[in-house]
This record gives sequence, C-alpha cells and structure tokens, in this order.
Amino acid sequence: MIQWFPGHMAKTRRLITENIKLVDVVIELADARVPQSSRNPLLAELIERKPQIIVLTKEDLADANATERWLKYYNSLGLKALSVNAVVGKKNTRDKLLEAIRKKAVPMLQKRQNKGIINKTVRTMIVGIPNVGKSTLINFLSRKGAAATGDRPGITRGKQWIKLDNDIELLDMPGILWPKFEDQKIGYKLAASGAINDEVIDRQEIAMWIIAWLVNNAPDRITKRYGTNEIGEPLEILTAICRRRGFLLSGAEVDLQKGAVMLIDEFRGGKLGRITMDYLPE
Ligand SMILES: Nc1nc2c(ncn2[C@@H]2O[C@H](COP(=O)(O)OP(=O)(O)OP(=O)(O)O)[C@@H](O)[C@H]2O)c(=O)[nH]1
Ligand SMILES: [Mg+2]
Repeated sequence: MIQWFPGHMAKTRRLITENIKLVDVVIELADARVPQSSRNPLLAELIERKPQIIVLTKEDLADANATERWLKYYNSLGLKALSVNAVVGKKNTRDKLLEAIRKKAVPMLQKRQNKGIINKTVRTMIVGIPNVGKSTLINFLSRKGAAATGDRPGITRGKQWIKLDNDIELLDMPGILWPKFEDQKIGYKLAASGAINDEVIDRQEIAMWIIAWLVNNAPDRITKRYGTNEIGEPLEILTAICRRRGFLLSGAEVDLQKGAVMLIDEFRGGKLGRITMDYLPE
C-alpha cells in the first residue's frame, strides 16, 4: 500500500498531546467491524493515564454476537467498553454513554472539589482512526449537527469543542492513523472498512482482499449478493461479479475498476451482511 499515511497525521498527534491536559476523560472510538485493528497502538502513550472509555461504533454493520464478545473481552481487561449505532441514535444508548462518562469523571471531580474548585464540567476528548464516526457520535450525544461528518476519512481537520447537558464538553478531533502497521492484514482491514483515503489505495487490490476474506470467513455472502460462484481466485470472482452487473468495457473485457469500487462500497454499506473481521485472541 502506497502513501497511505497522510501528512496531517503528525499534526493530529500534536493536537492530541497539546489538549490531553485539558480533558478529564478520553473516549476512544474503534470500529465494531474491526474492534482490535482499528485501535491505534500510539494512543495509549498519547492519552497518558486519563480515564478511558472504548466505544465500538457502527455496531449496525458488525456481527452482533462478535460485538458482544468483544465488549465482554474489553470489560474483562478492565476497560469500560460500549457499542453504538450513532446514525440511529437511541436514547438508551445515549443515556448509557453519558452515564459512563460521568462515572469515569467522579474521581477527578472529587479531587477538584477537595481543592475548592467549583467547576463541575467534565471535559471529554473523542479520539480514533479516520472515518470511525467521531463527529457523528458527538452530534448524536449533543443532539446538534454542529460537527461536520462524511462518508470518507479526513472530514474533521481541526479540534472543536461541543457542549452538552450543561456538565459535559466534548472535544472532536481529526482521525489519527499510525505510520506502520504491525501486520499487513491490519492495513487491508482498515482500507476495507473505509479508514484510509480511497485515493491512495489500489481499489482492485482491496476488493480482491475483501473477496478472499469473504470466501474464507463468510462463505455464501458473495453468492447471495451477486449470484456468482465462490470457487476460484479473487480475480475470477471479481470478473464474474462484473459480468453479472454488466460492468463491461469495449469488446468482452470487464470493467474491474468499476466492479472494485462497487464491491467496496457495498461491503462498507453492509450490503454483504453484517461482518466482524477481527477475531478475539484465543
Ligand atoms: N452505519 C453506521 N454509520 C456510521 C455510524 N457512525 C458513523 N457512521 C458513518 O460513518 C461516516 C464517518 O462518520 P464521521 O462522524 O464523519 O467520522 P469521523 O470519525 O468524524 O471521521 P474524520 O473526521 O474524517 O476522522 C459517516 O458516513 C457516518 O454517517 C454508525 O454507528 N453506523
Ligand atoms: Mg470527524
């Protein structure tokens, strides 16, 4: 994968470091489809020892049983973890998350009170990889559309404070990736889920990786969606899908690029079913 680490990531890193001192609680967002691969290994260092909550976003696109298992796993490690669908934001979800934030802030509020400080505002920083749903979550929690959102990475460019319920302030941040993936698979998973700018990835390569993943881990999904056979190399399968969809160039040639763009789009949009690509450690 070429040039996938954009220059503004270093700026975001600085932004986190500069603002971490101002916040009481950190909410780390991870994508429920990749609950492990979407966690930035640099964050632990950047957020120091702040109380932390993990929120798995896009639960509507992930396998519900897998999400449950991941939440249990994180909770068993002593990490408070919740899952959300911030697009169809349910009141119950909002209440639970706000309760978790307030609970995490109790020791800090106590400390402040002991020092005679009356300010009861809980300041919360929202961090996570690009496109994970940080701004969408903030809009859901604040019941306002104050944070810009979009279905591609890199929408939020700078920091933005948003107030809610009089006692909580949320700091929206740009997404952050890390310079080197420990495992190439992580790069593919992040590209497949939409965290890496499509302009810098080879979409045919990603589409074929998705096909291979589906064939190995969720057989039937391709057949169900496209009516094609799942036996064969990813390129053959992508070619068959293109034919089915009528993505043809001149002559008998198929338009693989168009097929790849479509497949990635449908995969991300949940048209191939709810999928979780990370498995729990044994
Ligand atoms: N299906 C689904 N889509 C979601 C959810 N949360 C966010 N999205 C979508 O994900 C895309 C990215 O959302 P943003 O809130 O802009 O993501 P972000 O993390 O702020 O992204 P950057 O600012 O670019 O880092 C948008 O198209 C949202 O509608 C969710 O819970 N479920
Ligand atoms: Mg954003």
